[in-house]
Amino acid sequence: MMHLKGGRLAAAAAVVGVASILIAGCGQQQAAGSASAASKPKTSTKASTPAPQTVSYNWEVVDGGNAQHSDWPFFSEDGKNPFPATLTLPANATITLTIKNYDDGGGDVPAAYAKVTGTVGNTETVNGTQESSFKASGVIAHTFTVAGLGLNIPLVAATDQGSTVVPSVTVVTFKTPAKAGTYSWQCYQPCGTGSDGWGGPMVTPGWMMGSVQIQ
Ligand SMILES: [Cu+2]
Repeated sequence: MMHLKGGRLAAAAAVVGVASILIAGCGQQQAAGSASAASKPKTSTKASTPAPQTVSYNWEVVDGGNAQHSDWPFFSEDGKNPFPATLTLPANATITLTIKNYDDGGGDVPAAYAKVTGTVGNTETVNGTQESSFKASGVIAHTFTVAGLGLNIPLVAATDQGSTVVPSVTVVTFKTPAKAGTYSWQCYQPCGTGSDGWGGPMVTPGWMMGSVQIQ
């Protein structure tokens, strides 16, 4: 198991507002003698708040085995490949995530990341039991944290039963903002390489950190 202990708090994720794009129409070439020199540029229609929706996703935390870095854990949508560097989620949505974590390496997190925050009720369900916080030491294998949304989803370590690893199953519901925007996500259990565990997947987009585009 490659989990290294360490408690360094990474810089808070930055919120990057997405600039709205104004598409101006190109002025049309006018035939000589035409009086309408001032053809109005087209203005874009401003994005309106999308209708509320309810969406579910099944994610996994895979404990190594990807060909790129066979010993790095990673978040995955398909159970095989890391997330894209920029994950997209719908705006104005109620999102239910079911996250199966196959990593049995529980480690240490700063106390703030041992709490469930930013979810409906500030709770999550782990293996069928509703939880709001955990011990900061030895229990949590990874977190899915979007600081800009106040979202922190701790993922409890899987259970190693000798020949099989029984994943922890976390179910959590949260709401995305109505406005589009881009946020950073990060795992805050130092599950990576190096003496402090903050290398490798912890600094590689799509593995244990990246962007979330709300659109
Ligand atoms: Cu991690």
